[in-house]
Amino acid sequence: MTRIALALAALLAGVALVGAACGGEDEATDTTTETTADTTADTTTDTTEPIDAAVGLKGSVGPGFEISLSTQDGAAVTSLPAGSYELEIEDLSTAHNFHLTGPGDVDVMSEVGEEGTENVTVDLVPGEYTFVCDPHASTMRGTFEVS
Ligand SMILES: [Cu+2]
Repeated sequence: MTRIALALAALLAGVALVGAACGGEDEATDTTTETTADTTADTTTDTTEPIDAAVGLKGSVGPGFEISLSTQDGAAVTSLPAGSYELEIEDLSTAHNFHLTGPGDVDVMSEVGEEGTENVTVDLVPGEYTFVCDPHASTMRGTFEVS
């Protein structure tokens, strides 16, 4: 009994030493990850779908002679359902401004000579709205329809 026990102890000690010597380099490094996730999820965006009023808007101007109005998802705005919208005005140039006007006494703008981002709430009612850069209103402009 004692002989077997000692032999067993020696064997276990040996295994322990070998294990320690290997210092974790022998860790199971099989990190073959199952990439079965379907990356071809159907994210076809239908741009003709009405934009939800809960989606924020982003008016951007500059740094070049660019002005745009998009949803926060990045889709260009051409028409919107009437409603209250959070509008983020991103003015990236001191040479330009973003100025939105239209029905319902909507008249919001950033300042020429300043840069920065500001958030305003606009209540859009049916009609045509126009956004321009005031110093370059003939070329830097866009319109969209609210219905
Ligand atoms: Cu301008």
